[in-house]
Formats: sequence, structure tokens, C-alpha cells
Amino acid sequence: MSPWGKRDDMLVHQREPFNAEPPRTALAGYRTTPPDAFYVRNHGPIPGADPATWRLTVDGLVRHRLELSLEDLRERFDEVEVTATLQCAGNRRAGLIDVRDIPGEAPWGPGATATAHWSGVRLADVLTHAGLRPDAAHIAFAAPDVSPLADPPQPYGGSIPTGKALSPEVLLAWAMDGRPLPRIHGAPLRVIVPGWIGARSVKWLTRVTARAEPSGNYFQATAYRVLPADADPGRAGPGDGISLGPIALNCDILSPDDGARLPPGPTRLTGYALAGDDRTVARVDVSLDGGRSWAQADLDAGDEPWMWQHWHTTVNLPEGEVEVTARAWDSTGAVQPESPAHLWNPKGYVNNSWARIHLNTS
Ligand SMILES: Nc1nc2c(c(=O)[nH]1)N[C@H]1C(S)=C(S)[C@@H](COP(=O)(O)O)O[C@H]1N2
Ligand SMILES: [Mo]
Repeated sequence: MSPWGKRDDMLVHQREPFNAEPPRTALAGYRTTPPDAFYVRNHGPIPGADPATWRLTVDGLVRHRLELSLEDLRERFDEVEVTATLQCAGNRRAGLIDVRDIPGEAPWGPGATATAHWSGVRLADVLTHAGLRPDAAHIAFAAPDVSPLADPPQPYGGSIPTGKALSPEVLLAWAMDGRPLPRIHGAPLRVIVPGWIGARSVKWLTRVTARAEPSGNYFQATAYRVLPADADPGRAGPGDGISLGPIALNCDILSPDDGARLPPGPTRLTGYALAGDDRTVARVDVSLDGGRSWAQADLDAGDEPWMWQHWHTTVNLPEGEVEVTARAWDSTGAVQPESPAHLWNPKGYVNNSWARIHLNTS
């Protein structure tokens, strides 16, 4: 067993702090990801909090500063459940590293994406209870895990605009798939921001602060930003580059596995697609000839708004080496870009180029 109850075949990018993703086939076919295959992304040592003494502070541009225990949250607000997919902005970075090296960043594959049922209370309800002031434009989150990636080291944090924070899908969650949140995933309480990069779903939450400006935290102001290709990430300062919020349209092929040997002939392909924020997946196309011709895949029924959209199709595999490509379209008519070469950026975020796997039928 890997640490933290994860499956044995996790691809471990780092032991301390633990950073790991499952193989792509472990995600195939599941509407919600088995908890032992849910990726883990950490930037500092994992905190442990005693749920009995833990408190959440709500402060900043609010009329009433709040100090809430878990009991207070349960008693004062309605419990809600949202099924949501989390995706790290570094998902598929390996495809960018193939274009040009990205020193100091882990080569994440397609597995930094996973879905769970989350339950807790709406952030909107807590903010309304605190009396949000009209000048509160951003809601910042703070956690106690101190990250050495910032210079000097800094606790993890981030923020989202008030408009998103007041949307009903944004939760302060204490349970994952109907069980208490595991420590590695943020116990006793974490933020869940469906449709936004995983970095904003702050774990081990201790403070919610209403502000006029975005959080000045390293992970909001300096990291998780798309820098121009020629920028030196070691010299990037607060405010440089494009701040990431909503997830970019993406998809992947989950089965068969990349590199699989199969008999030629009819073969079932399955995968997922994910559109950012309130966009939806409109279509997924599959190609066996590098994008010269495309066939439409079928979208599985029953997937809900804040979760990934599974798809499947059957293709007729020819003899020999075959490259299978997939691309998704969203409800705005946007489609994924073809090549990671045009997306390369110094920190290696948002590789949403066409999904590609190689199969061998000889
Ligand atoms: N406190 C804290 N919250 C955090 C992080 C972190 O390092 N510390 N990592 C973020 C990132 S980048 C991602 S992608 C998600 C991953 O959530 P998971 O580890 O539960 O999969 O948590 C986010 N929340
Ligand atoms: Mo992330």
C-alpha cells in the first residue's frame, strides 16, 4: 500500500510532501474516483488538526467576525452535497516537458484529475451570515501548511472573486464520498471550488477573509500563473503572468492504456472531458489519422454539471502502430488546441492539447 491509503501503483512524484497520481486506467469507467486512486497534491508538510479544538475564522470586509467550530457549521447551516471534479493546473505537464524541460516541477501525467461527492456547507451561506460588505471583491482562504517553495516560506493560501464564492456549488466540505474527509485531503475542513483549478480548493482551511484585492499569498500572486515562454520563473514576481482561475477545456483517453498491445479490429475507447467553470462539454471527437478525419464519440448519460463528462466509442484499429487522438468541444464552441508546443510555459500549467495515446496491434 502506498502512504495515506493510496493504491500500490500510484506514480509518486514526491514522498515528502506526498505528491502522487494514479495510472490513467485507474480512472477509467468511474463516475466518482475510488478514494485510493484520488490524486494528492501538496506544497508543504501535511498538518494535523484536532477537530475538537479546530476553529474557522471569518474576517476582513464583513460586518461580524466569526469564529466557528465544526459543530457551529453543522448546526447553523444547511448541509449540501456536490459531486465535483478537481483538476490540478499541472495535470499533463509531462506533455509540456516533452517539448522543453521544466526544471523543478513534477512531470504530472493525466492522473491529477479526480471526482468525488463532497459534503459540507455553502461558502455563500457562511459569508451571508457574516454580513459581507459591498466592497468585498475577493474571498481569500488560508491554511496552516507552510510551504518552502515560497521565499521566505509561507503558509498555503489563495482566493477567488466574490461572484464565484457566492455561487451555490462552492463548499466548505468536511466529507468526501460520505466519509469524514481524510487528513491528506484536508481534514477537518477544505474549500471545494468546482470548475476552478485545484489550487483554489484550499485544504486544512482555518481562515476565510473578505478583501478588496485578490490574496497576496505566493500561490495566488506568484505561482499558478502562466508566464510568457521567455520569462525566467526564478525571477517572476507577484502579479506577473496570467492568474489561473477557471479550468481550461480538456479531455483524455483513459482506456486502453497508452502503449497497450491489442488485436486489430473493433476496440472500445473510453475517456473523460472537462469544461471549465459553468461551461459544459458539447462534443468529443476521436481520430486515428492524427486529426485529418474525426468521428464523434458518445457522451455517457447522467454526468452532472460540476463533474467530468465520460465518453466512449468503438474504433476499428488497423494493423501496426496507431496513434489515437481525442479532442473536446465546449458549449461556447471552443475546441482544444492541437499541439503542446504552442502552450509551453515556464511553470508548465494548463496542457490542454489534444489527448494522444499510442497502441500497437502488430
Ligand atoms: N492547504 C493546502 N491546500 C491545497 C494544496 C496545498 O498544498 N495546501 N494544494 C492545492 C492543489 S495545487 C490542488 S491541485 C488540490 C489537490 O487536492 P487533493 O490533494 O485533495 O487531491 O489541493 C489544493 N489545496
Ligand atoms: Mo494543483
